[in-house]
Amino acid sequence: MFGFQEACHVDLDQDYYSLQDYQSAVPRWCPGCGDNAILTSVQRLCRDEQLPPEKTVFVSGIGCSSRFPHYMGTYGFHGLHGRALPIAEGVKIRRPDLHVFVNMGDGDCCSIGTAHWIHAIRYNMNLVAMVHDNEVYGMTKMQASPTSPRGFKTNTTPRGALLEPLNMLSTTLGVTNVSFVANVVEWVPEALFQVLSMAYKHKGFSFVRIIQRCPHFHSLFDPMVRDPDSLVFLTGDRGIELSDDLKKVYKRTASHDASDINKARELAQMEGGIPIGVLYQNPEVAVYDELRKPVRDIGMEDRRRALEAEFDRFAVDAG
Ligand SMILES: Cc1ncc(C[n+]2csc(CCOP(=O)(O)OP(=O)(O)O)c2C)c(N)n1
Ligand code: SF4
Repeated sequence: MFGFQEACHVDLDQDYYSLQDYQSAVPRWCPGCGDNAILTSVQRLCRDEQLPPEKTVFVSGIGCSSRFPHYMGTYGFHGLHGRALPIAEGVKIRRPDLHVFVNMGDGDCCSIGTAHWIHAIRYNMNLVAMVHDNEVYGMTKMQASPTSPRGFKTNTTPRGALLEPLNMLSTTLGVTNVSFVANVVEWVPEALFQVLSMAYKHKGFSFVRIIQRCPHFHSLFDPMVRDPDSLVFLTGDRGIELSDDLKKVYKRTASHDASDINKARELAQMEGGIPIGVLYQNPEVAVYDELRKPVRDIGMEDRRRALEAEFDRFAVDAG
């Protein structure tokens, strides 16, 4: 025992951020809600990347998943339903030095927020966008979302959803300037963490769809959780590396070249399995925040003068 403390003493850098630095309020999500797993992975990512909390922002819309910024010990903006992306873009364009993350529900992104989603892909700003896809409107107590499966009974579809669900991966892969698309489930934290790390390191708009359990309202994903063969892990250059222990459980893999958009589109339509990992990545796509960079930075005095000149245009002459 003697000398033990001394032997274990680790000199941490004064500026080292621990997991606790990224934690805030105790989450109010239901027990077993997949949002808890996403939060843990994101906090770990921030710690591993040592993102300064004061230089990190989480932006959300409205929904259960959109409570995310409250639980991060960083800056945050709990916005309006469907409007997380334009808020995040506004933050990034003014403060390119910040690390900006976006958390949306499937309703948030693929229903009311669709226009913003499509244009965010095209603008390709340097953000990480996570869609917590529980295939339902959770916060408003179980209405059908665009990703609800056909036949799924909800408050708005009591006889079962009539339409096939929207495939958000195919949609994203069809938009001009798409640069990063990944798919993952929250119940395999190792894969979730790796996908989020790759998304964070990508320069451009990283779109990550995360299949997320909502045990309060349904058990749609239970068969997948119980059947490891329902997941197909993408391997290759930007593939997922499972630990030996997980390899004993998850045996289905598919070699994939993430630079091949046609193959990515095929994977997005996969039947009989869910592809896990990066479907597509193209680091060469122009990033709007860089294209928009001012050619020269003007000083505060010039800015004040320009603003005053602008206000003068609207001045009302009392005389
Ligand atoms: C403009 C506007 N329309 C509708 C609502 C009501 N509303 C709040 S959350 C929500 C849906 C939430 O579902 P989702 O985005 O999938 O997130 P989840 O709660 O499942 O995480 C709706 C319709 C709102 N707050 N604002
Ligand atoms: S209702 Fe569903 S999505 Fe919302 S907190 Fe509960 S389990 Fe999570």
